Amino acid sequence: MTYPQGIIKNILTPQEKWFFDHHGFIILRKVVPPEDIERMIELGNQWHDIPLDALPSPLTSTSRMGTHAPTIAHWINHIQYGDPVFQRLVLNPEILRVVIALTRGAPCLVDCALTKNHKTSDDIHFHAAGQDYSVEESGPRAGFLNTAISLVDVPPGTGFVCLPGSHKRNFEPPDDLSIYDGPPTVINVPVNAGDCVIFTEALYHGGRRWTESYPRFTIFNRYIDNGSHKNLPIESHKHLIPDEVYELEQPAVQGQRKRVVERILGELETL
Ligand SMILES: O=C(O)CCC(=O)C(=O)O
Repeated sequence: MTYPQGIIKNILTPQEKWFFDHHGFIILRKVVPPEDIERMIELGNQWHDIPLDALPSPLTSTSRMGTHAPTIAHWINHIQYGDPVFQRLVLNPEILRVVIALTRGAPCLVDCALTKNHKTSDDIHFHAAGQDYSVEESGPRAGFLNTAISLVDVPPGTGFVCLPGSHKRNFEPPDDLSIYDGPPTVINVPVNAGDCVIFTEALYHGGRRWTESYPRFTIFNRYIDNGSHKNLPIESHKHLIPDEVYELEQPAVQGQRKRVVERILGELETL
């Protein structure tokens, strides 16, 4: 079924559209219930402490494969197949609302990963994936979108940093910029447990060294607004995820609405 463009156009407030277009990210505060955060941390500790081949199938960790340094902040992939709490997070209405708007009504979920940072984990230097950002009739759109949900409080000075506005990339930034530089060029985004930073992967971003006595846990759920990812859905384990999560993993086709998108749009209309 196709829906008029107008519905998508009205999902974000004018302030949200301005903020995302201007900065390349938006922050949603307190969107995850504390009991879900607690369960996700419990599973995160379990899964990060066991060897790769002991992870429940089909969970894996691409950071433990290939050429990654052992000191990288490791992540576990396919967590949405591992427990309903991660499926609830994928279907979180406040996060999905923004994802739907920024993907022009056609999101495809391409990755769900749970990262754990220690004080000994490496810095993550500035990087960006592509330049697929534009402003359409529906508002700002991101061809590759990341929703970063923090499970812990991240105080100022550590965690996510970015070059605000760099998603527009009319000029390449200088290569001597450091993730430890300050404003106005580099900004650090402190968050609390349950907050979500949604950013276009076209934005130059990185991660500063973790400083706290507890580990940092972040979930990165990524979306594209056209096509699909070769690794998802995992058909052999389809029975482990709800239909709506399976549907979100189906290819994104502009102009076609997934049923889960229709449901969220319908719920927004009744607010
Ligand atoms: O640690 C962070 O918040 C940044 C993570 C990051 O750069 C990435 O996931 O690409």
